[in-house]
Amino acid sequence: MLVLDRDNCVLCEVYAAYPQANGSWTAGSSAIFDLKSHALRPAGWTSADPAGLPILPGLVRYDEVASGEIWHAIRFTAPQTRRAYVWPGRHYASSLTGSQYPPMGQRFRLRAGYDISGAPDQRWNNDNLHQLSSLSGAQFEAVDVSGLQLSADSGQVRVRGGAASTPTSTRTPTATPTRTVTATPTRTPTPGVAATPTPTQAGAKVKSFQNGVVPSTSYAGNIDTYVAEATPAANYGAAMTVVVTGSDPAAGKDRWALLKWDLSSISGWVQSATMTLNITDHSAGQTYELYEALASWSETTVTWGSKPARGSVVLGVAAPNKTGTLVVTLNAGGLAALQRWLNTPGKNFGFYLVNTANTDTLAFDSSEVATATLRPKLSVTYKPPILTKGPWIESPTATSANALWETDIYGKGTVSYRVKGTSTWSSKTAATTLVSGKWQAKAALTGLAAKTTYEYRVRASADSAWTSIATFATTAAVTAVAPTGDMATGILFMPLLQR
Ligand SMILES: [Ca+2]
Ligand SMILES: [Ca+2]
Ligand SMILES: [Ca+2]
Repeated sequence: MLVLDRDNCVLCEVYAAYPQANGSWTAGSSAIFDLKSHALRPAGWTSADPAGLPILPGLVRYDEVASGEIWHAIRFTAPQTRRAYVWPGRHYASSLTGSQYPPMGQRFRLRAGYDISGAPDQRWNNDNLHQLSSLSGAQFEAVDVSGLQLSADSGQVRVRGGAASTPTSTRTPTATPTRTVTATPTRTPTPGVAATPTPTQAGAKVKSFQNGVVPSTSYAGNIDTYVAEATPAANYGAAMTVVVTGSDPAAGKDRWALLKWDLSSISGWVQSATMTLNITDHSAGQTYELYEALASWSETTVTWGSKPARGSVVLGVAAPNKTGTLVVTLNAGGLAALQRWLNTPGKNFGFYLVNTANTDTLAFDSSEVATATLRPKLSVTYKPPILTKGPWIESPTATSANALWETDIYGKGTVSYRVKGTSTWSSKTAATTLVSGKWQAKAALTGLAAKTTYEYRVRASADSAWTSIATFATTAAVTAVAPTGDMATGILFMPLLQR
């Protein structure tokens, strides 16, 4: 009896299970497999499969056949086996030692000369299934897979290029996907085919943000204001001039500037950044410092009394010793703040410009001034994200599929896709999150046509290169197949093959 806990990715396989009158079960043995792990059973331990391997991953499922391809090893049993096991097998169940008997865990593939022509049927067809019983051991050849082993106690395999496989990936299979014995404990495989990553690192990009000017004349992502200690309930968001001081108008009374730019259109590694202000009232000999605003604020409502908390790290120093253009270079702390904002756009609350002790007032043109090129401007130099893994396809159904990939830094990525043979791409923006310490992008493709081959490509950000085009296939439109139907059919398949 095979029990799959899909929510927790745990597989429990029980041997010789019999229901009892009181509703409980008795069993000869049970084995639990964590499908998020590559770990094998302890050496010498059996399972419901006497090779000590899980049964479920090696079963042929209806949806796989309907999709036209099976991308995993297929399990079968043999009438006589050897008193030995080979990786990833963990247990033997025989006293025979002759080399004509296969050891447990041995992989086989159909010999190249065997005619496997013929299209898969829409539904399981017992007449066709019975053709499989004409196969004999002589039509298979053993495959030495020891070169795929990364660790004797792990089912994880080496993939092309030397990297380790991961349980969530459906990357290019390393072994010829023909009929083989046993299965490694991967998650339920899907017929996705990975594209070759094209990690062409684009050079650093520079993008500036200034209302009404750049990146385009429609940009309006900069907000600014100041808050005044002397008038703690007043809002100055609409003022043409932003005023900053440590002692004005009354002795000791502060005015703090707040500035924020929407940077959500870019992602990548921050290299350098500058803030440009048009100074209308300078402060010779006195500097003002940039800090991070630590909470959300509204340009039209924020006041001294409601202002957000201020960070303690200086992000850059403004030395406005004359009127006109002032360029403030962000220091390492400023670049670190920008990097956090690019990685988590929801945490970008902008800057404070403050000095609580200064007596010489500073003022600069706000984002409301008529001459757009005099408005505050932020320029960022950054390297766009690149793909580090994928893309690959998970969970294809008749109408949907998930496209996934990983990047070296947070990216605002996109997948585009189309029916193979057509010319117009559709696009989906991916959601990027940290998964086990890696930036993973995921986009759900919906409204797809059943049993159709699609082309797709992805890019890690609007500034990044597209990957080469790969394909995936949707499954047939299955109406009503009980989940246990697949499993029962798979078990039926094995005795036909070898018993
Ligand atoms: Ca303003
Ligand atoms: Ca003060
Ligand atoms: Ca002044």
